[in-house]
Amino acid sequence: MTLPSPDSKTQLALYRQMLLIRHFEQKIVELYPEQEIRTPVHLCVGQEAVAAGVCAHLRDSDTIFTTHRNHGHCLAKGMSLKKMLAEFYGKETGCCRGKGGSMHPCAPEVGILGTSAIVGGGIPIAVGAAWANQMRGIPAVTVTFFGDGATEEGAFHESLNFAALKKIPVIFVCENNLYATASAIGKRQPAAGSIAARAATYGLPGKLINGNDVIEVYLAAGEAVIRAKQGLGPTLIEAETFRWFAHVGPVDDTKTGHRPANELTRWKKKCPIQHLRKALLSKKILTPDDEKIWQKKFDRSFEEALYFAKTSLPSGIEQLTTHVFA
Ligand SMILES: Cc1ncc(C[n+]2csc(CCOP(=O)(O)OP(=O)(O)O)c2C)c(N)n1
Ligand SMILES: [Mg+2]
Repeated sequence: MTLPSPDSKTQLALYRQMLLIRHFEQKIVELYPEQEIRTPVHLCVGQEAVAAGVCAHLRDSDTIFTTHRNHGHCLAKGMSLKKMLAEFYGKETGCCRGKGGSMHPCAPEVGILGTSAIVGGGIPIAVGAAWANQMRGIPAVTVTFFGDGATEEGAFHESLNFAALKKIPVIFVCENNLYATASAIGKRQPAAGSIAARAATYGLPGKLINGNDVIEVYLAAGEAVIRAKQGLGPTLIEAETFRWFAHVGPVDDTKTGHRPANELTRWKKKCPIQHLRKALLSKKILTPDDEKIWQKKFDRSFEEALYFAKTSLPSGIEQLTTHVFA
């Protein structure tokens, strides 16, 4: 199945979505040194195309399960900026009443049912949620986003096997950013070839794509969504990409010797936003005026959300025993 290239309107929407995610992340980078944000932050700068390209196909009734590196996925899935920022600031108006921080967002109204920061932890939960939809006859699709590190967990393999066996409407999206914390993939997975190739072992399609090309992501995800909704079962997508900041926090880890600086420089040249921008400008689908208008809108909504977050009440001690398993 080969889908046609997205039309101009869709390409523009994908571009805008990536810009919005980058804008959010840059604001977090600016605000973090104030030390008012009460949570670690795992930034996704450089990886925006995966979130934008996949979530463009999803409706509120479709569900996603993401990881510690979730800001892009949550924004692209339609999470409220106010609830998201309030959560970062540990406020009772946050999406988890200030108890989850940035790593455990939950927004059932837009299909974010819960997030696990246990590496690989969200994958079987996503399969379970998708299986429940299948059994209830609900025509929804579930996406589980995870990193390359998660493919070394048993849960990844068990989930692929079970989902393929039961033709569960789930899409496994691996954001292979070549590192799990400071550990390079080449030193951890030397023998088995690509992550996508492992899908064949379990009897589902696996596709390795350029995760910095939002159109390629959009097309691969579109095919996987159609397959899932037609009852044909799961797909594994491996999207190769790269994070620009350190594993956690607005820090440059090339200075700490974790990743070589020239590797980051090479990947910055493959920026997913600049890549599409050039194409859209040359085809006159995008004008610099569009960008200025959007930036102003992003600034305004961010400022409003930040005001909401900063002026909300902190999560009180009484919250410790509510909405938790005891
Ligand atoms: C089961 C488990 N082991 C270890 C950790 C600590 N940890 C948090 S993130 C991470 C690396 C994850 O790498 P990857 O899956 O590639 O995602 P990325 O951070 O690159 O997006 C580790 C080891 C954890 N949270 N859960
Ligand atoms: Mg990784």
